[in-house]
Amino acid sequence: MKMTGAGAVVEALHKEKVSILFGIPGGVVIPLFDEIYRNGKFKLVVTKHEQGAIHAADGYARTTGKAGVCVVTSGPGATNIVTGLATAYMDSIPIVALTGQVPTAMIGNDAFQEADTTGITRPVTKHNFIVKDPLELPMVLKKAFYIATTGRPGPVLVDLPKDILTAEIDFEYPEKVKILGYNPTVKGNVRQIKRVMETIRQAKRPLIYAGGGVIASEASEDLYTFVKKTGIPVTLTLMGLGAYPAREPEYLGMLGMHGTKTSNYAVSRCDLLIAIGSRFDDRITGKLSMFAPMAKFIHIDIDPASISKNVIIDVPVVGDAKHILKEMLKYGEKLDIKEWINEIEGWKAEHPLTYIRDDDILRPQFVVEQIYKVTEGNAIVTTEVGQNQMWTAQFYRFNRPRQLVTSGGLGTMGYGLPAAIGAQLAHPNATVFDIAGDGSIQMNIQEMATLTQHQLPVKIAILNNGYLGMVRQWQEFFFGRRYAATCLRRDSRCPDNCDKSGKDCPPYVPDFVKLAEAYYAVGIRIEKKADVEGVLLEAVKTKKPYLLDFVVNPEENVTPMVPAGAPIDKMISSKEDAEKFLLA
Ligand SMILES: Cc1ncc(C[n+]2csc(CCOP(=O)(O)OP(=O)(O)O)c2C)c(N)n1
Ligand SMILES: [Mg+2]
Repeated sequence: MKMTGAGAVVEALHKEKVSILFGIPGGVVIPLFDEIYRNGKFKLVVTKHEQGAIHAADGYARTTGKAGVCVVTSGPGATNIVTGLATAYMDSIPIVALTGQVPTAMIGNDAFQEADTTGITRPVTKHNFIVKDPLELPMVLKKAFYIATTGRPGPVLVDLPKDILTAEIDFEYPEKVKILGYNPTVKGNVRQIKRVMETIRQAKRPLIYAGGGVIASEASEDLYTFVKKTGIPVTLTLMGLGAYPAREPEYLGMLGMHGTKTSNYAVSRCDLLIAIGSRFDDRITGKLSMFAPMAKFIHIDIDPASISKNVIIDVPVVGDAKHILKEMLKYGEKLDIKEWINEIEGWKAEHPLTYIRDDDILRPQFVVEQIYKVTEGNAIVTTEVGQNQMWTAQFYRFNRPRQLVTSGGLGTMGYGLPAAIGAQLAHPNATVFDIAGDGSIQMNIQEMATLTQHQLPVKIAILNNGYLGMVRQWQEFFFGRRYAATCLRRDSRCPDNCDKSGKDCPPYVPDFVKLAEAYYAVGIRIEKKADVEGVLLEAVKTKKPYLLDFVVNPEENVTPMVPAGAPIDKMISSKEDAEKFLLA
């Protein structure tokens, strides 16, 4: 069929069953947006900033498992998505980003809005392409979706010069794709899997440490069956939350820097650590040389490059977690690990996650617990980055995969609101919360306009502590409580002119309630514990965007905490603990 390059892109998107596009137009991509407009079959979500578009595509991808697609212009449009690409790359999220480029004849001329997009994005994409011959378009698009969604998923960028979009081509979409040197292993080696099961049978204190890979491969049910069959306890990474239901007795909570004491003790004491779809990130391992010192390591992962990258693995299996778990199940049997389980139960009873509940102070953990209660644990929850993110991970109990949407590897402030937009569009009937910090929310606050324009009933819950709280917490613990550059209410030398309690500060900068109103959303400020539940109930039952500004205890901390570089069983909870730690 004869059509333009832009027409071919639209046809390819149909073939890939894409129905929602996120983006912002500009000079060189007008032909593509024109084609999208005339085609009329896509839901086109025009965000206010390209970073919003790519995070929204990312939120769509994380909550559906399908590739999210964003379309932006050349130059500043393309550079504005770099953070979003890096965010998706670090967390292995499938995205196809289409960027406009200046006409091929002008590339290298410092043309208006020219940027070396493939050069800039190479380190933050799984792969990228620039199309220089219109005849390559169908195959390049086919490859882009294939690479984004297979193996270890990730973002793929396709740079589209303007003359490629306007050229006329004979369109035929390839049925199959073959890429030399790219053959992700799906099925695990059977002999290795037998070795895994042999090793498991010999363990006295085995522990499963599962991550986002279990969610990416849709292996949660298989993990569930495997755990129920063998009785092996489970700890999850931030990216893995929901991969095993938090309500189940085998679950120990998150591990790592802000993990539960139970998980971190269990890792430190286990004799076999079974990593599934997790990658031994430094926020998990702490001091590497002291990580799981008594354990043998099994590592199940689709990416051969992550095997023995940070810790030396005894029994690796490369492949898709779902396939491998199904195979493991065949040889699985109930293990006799009663003593180990008793030890773990002891830690659980002794060290639950806590905060001060018996006073009138409005604390962020309480807000998160109330959100959990009011949504009956069923919401899709996105977060920003910082304390808000960690309190959400600790106090919202995730029982299913794709329920928590958070920037783990890159830790991108400003991620949560646009990601919530993508999640809500993918799940129109779900209750979607962005649990936010007062700092992070301001990094993409403009997307409130997108909420209103598309009538998306997302609930933004700001845990407003008046600080870049997570940084402030480190300053409190490790920098003599000098709050350099972290107070959001006065100026950057906060400690010199306020008493650090926040009570002398100008109350609210910005006034989030007024800001919500400017965007035609409902804005409510909540300062009392007693008001929290009522306001949440109202917000949840009203099909409108809400911005709930919870004014919480300014110097509340996320505990427990493993100081950076410490072994993970050395957890601290206060400034005093930190001082002891620094002296030791
Ligand atoms: C884009 C970006 N810039 C800077 C940081 C460093 N950083 C991590 S947490 C944080 C504070 C976040 O403040 P806020 O959103 O209010 O969350 P809180 O920790 O107070 O809950 C900062 C500045 C980051 N993660 N991302
Ligand atoms: Mg804050």
